[in-house]
Amino acid sequence: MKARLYVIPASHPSLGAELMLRHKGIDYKRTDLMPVISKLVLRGMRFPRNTVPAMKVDGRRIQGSREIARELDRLRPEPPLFPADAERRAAVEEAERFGDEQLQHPVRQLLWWSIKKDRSPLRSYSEGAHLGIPIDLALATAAPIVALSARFNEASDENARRALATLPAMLDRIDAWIAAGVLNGEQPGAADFQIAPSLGLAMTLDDLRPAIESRPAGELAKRLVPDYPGRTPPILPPAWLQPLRSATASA
Ligand SMILES: N[C@@H](CCC(=O)N[C@@H](CS)C(=O)NCC(=O)O)C(=O)O
Repeated sequence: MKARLYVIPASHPSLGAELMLRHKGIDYKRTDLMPVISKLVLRGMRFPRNTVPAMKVDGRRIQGSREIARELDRLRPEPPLFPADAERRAAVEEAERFGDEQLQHPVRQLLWWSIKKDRSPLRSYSEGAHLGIPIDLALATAAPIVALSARFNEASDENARRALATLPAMLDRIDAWIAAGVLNGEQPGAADFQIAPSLGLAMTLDDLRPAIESRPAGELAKRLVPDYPGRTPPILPPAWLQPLRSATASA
């Protein structure tokens, strides 16, 4: 089997796809793309959409973290990413969909909002990346990429503040899935590989880590993504963080 995964370094769904490949023991090569440029490259390679993760396996193109999970289970059924029991599978699929459709984007918006304010943490997110040009050059010319990424992801003040306000309820939901055994079971599955990287990325923000790390959701992230690359010092306005801090204090 010949597999190549296209990622943006430190992208959370990209890391999820990579963890699933490793979990399956599938040999793969990785191509790192710069944000924004990735859109052109993926279109040029005739992928149907312009987001990572995208994977070529034996000449076929599979795109999207959830599509990749299913393809990997088809290609190599063991260890399975989904439970065999229909009811348990439906619960895992619901958590996985939540991770993709509800959790991923606010975390992405908070990261781009922060990087737009101060680009200096960008180097830490590029750790281990092979972008085809020297990292120093990539960082020195990153301003337009950051501006466009923030724009494409609608990382406005209003949306960043809204993203923060949605986090407490989402963290409660993840903790409840963990308590119910849907997430963070003995064998990690597709929903764990979907959700843990978003939590891991959120925890690279010093503003968010204290609200996540000591709860079950944080344990899941520390177990599956203990070395998430990147670190952003405090930057979010304290007033915006209030809902998250009050929820943490009352937990
Ligand atoms: N939710 C989808 C899409 C993922 C997505 O939006 N990926 C982002 C990176 S985290 C992307 O490719 N953005 C394009 C860019 O930054 O230029 C999935 O899980 O596959």
